[in-house]
Amino acid sequence: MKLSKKQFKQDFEERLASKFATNLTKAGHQETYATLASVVKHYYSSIWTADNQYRDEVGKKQAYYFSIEFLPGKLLKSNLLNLGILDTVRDGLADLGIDLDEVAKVEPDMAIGNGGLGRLASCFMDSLASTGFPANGNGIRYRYGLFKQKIIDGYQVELPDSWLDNGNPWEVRRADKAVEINFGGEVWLEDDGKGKLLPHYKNQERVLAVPYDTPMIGFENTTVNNMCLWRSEVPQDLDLKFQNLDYMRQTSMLSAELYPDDSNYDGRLLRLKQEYFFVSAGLQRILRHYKFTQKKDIRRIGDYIAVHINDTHPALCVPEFMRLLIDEYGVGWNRAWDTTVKVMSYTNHTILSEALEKWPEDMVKNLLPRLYQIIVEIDRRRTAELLPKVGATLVHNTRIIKDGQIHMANLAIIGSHSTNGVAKLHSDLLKDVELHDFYEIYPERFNNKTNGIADRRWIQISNERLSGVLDETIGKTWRHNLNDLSLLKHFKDDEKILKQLQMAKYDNKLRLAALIQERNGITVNPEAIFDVQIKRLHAYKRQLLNVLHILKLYFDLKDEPDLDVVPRVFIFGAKAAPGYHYAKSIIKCINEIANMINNDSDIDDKIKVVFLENYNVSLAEMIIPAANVGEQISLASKEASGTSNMKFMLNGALTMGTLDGANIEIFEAAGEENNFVFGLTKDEVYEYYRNGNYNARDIYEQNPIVYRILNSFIDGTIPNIKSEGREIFDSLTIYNDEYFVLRDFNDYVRAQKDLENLYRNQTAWTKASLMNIANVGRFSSDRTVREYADDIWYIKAKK
Ligand code: 8GP
Repeated sequence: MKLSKKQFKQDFEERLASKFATNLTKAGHQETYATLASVVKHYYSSIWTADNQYRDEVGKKQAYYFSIEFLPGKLLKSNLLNLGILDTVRDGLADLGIDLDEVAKVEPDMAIGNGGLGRLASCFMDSLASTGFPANGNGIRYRYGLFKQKIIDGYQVELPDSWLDNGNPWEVRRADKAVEINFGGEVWLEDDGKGKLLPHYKNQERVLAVPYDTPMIGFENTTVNNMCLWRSEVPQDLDLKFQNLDYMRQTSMLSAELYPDDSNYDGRLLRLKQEYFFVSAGLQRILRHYKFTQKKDIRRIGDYIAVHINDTHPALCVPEFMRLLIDEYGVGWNRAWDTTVKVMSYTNHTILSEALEKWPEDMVKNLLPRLYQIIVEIDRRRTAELLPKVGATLVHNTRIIKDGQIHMANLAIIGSHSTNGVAKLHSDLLKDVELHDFYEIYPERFNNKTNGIADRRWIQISNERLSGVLDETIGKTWRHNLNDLSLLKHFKDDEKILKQLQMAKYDNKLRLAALIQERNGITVNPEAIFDVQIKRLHAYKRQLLNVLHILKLYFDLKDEPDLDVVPRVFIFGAKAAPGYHYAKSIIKCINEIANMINNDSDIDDKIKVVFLENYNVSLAEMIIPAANVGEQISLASKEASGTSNMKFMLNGALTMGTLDGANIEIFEAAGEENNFVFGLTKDEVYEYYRNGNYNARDIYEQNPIVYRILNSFIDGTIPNIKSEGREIFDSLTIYNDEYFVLRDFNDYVRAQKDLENLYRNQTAWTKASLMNIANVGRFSSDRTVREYADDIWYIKAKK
């Protein structure tokens, strides 16, 4: 949009006065932020309205991305950037004596997701709007986001994230579009007199779902999509018998809290209720909108909408869409089924079996009696149809209802036309191993969509320093098409450009060093290698392997204080699920090891270990631009894709990684010689599984370095750890090291040595860094969403 600085300043001052009855000299940060957001909202509201109008008139097919998690982070700067007014607003504010970066700090992170899956959903929201696709989000407006992590005495402590306390200026409450959701009670079918069976209900619990819309603004275009988040409320006309505190409490609980666990499946009723809540609300709204705007035959809805099931949490979309079509809109079973399969598609985000949801049959039957009937019928019809074609074993292995449980992944695969993994290796594993039986039956449904990242947030906003160097070197077209970064290759031997890249990195390191000083009171050397591992804490991600290597370096230096090493700062950021004891023990150990090393005068500046608490999107935006190395060291086959690996690459960090997830494609794109590859391959891991011949205890007993490192967890060397050290020691030596940490240790140490050697040659290092940046184009989520749009959703971008 077009905006002059003068106009902006006038708008801002007027709004400040009308909104808060104050002026520039008296306004606090909160008021400044709220005013700025309000002005920005005014700027985009006409584009948003116009785009909605256009869609209704043109009636093109739209996609809806159903996800129980989103992780947008802060929206102020990204809205400014996408509207094309970031610089104007920054300058205008500066004229008024206001620093935009200071104002931006006031905005709380919108953290209504746990990790990779939620962040991916938000990258997709940005990319879908920026590439002009009509595609909207659908989720839950949790009152409390992912817990705030405090580190107290080395331990993770979880505090509530009350992010809505000061309101949320971006959202619009649409009370007129509220819908009702029903739970429990009894259901029976009665003939309607015309030969149709219609459901009748008794004693259902009623909940009102109210949508809050947040605009997803496209980058310098006219597309504004909608992220619809639902809040649960008590219906106004509630029966007297339900008007009690308990009911009120239960109702508000539905959208109160994000399920804080992204690893272990825990069958809790509330979670299942949440899943049905946002699925039913979202589908009801879509159907109503279709009826209202298109006024076409409901049986043609498959030509106008696509619904995406992001992981299994929204898998109830399948039976709920059937219910709505059949019971509410009078469509016959067969037509409804064909439409459902055509409309739905599903992404799998993990092969960890504990994350594949299953719900006890009784629970579904009691909570969602009509949906249960429909699921039973889907299962029955499918079994009858497939038995003669594919035989009993395949049918049994792929049934939705099995062993008294409803298998949500099975429901999602059967009720949709597309199932995809999120990186090549992961998609292959789904076809060949994890979902092989489904692949035998529906080979055409399986495909790969390698993840991507919203490059605008992950470089233009978070790394202005590097962005500036790129602009000057290769022009600005990369800001619209990330593939244009490949122009940088021409400069790989240009000393001047390499120097500029180094300087940009150095400045970002200074910025992070200041933050570390402020938050952790640790002074770090900006010349040191900044070696970063930031992600959820999981055993399979192997933060522990990183820790063992740090201890090795530490003992090497204790033995030989004059050893010639390149100084390193090891930086961690990680939240552990509150109930994940082992992960929390690792956090405690990292913190105690950090204390031990940082305060050891023998070590001096050579190693520093920093655990930054409360890792979230905003912190990632500070850390990643400053990283020299990104640690992507999961056991091969376990990390479905990873996306921080792509963010590091974009910011010129080199990857220390295993042949897992999207690392493989990163190495392919940027060259193994420009990164550090180590560890078992997926085939070697599966070979161990087949033979059962891994023996971690042998490594512990036979490798003196490993022996010394592991003993330090239990012999008092690492101070202040008690059961935590023992827990980790036992997991490796007694419980046989589930994720092959010890097996990969030697090769990891070797790769770390290679890394250190390369860093000694700054020109060679920076050249490798440049090659990573130059080859990152394919990891833009603009590319990923185009693939979804073309191959799965069949939607077209606005010209
Ligand atoms: C994550 C995967 O672990 C990560 O490799 C991938 O990059 C990301 O999804 C996006 O595709 N998976 C999850 O976050 C996840 O499975 N969460 C559990 C709630 C299911």
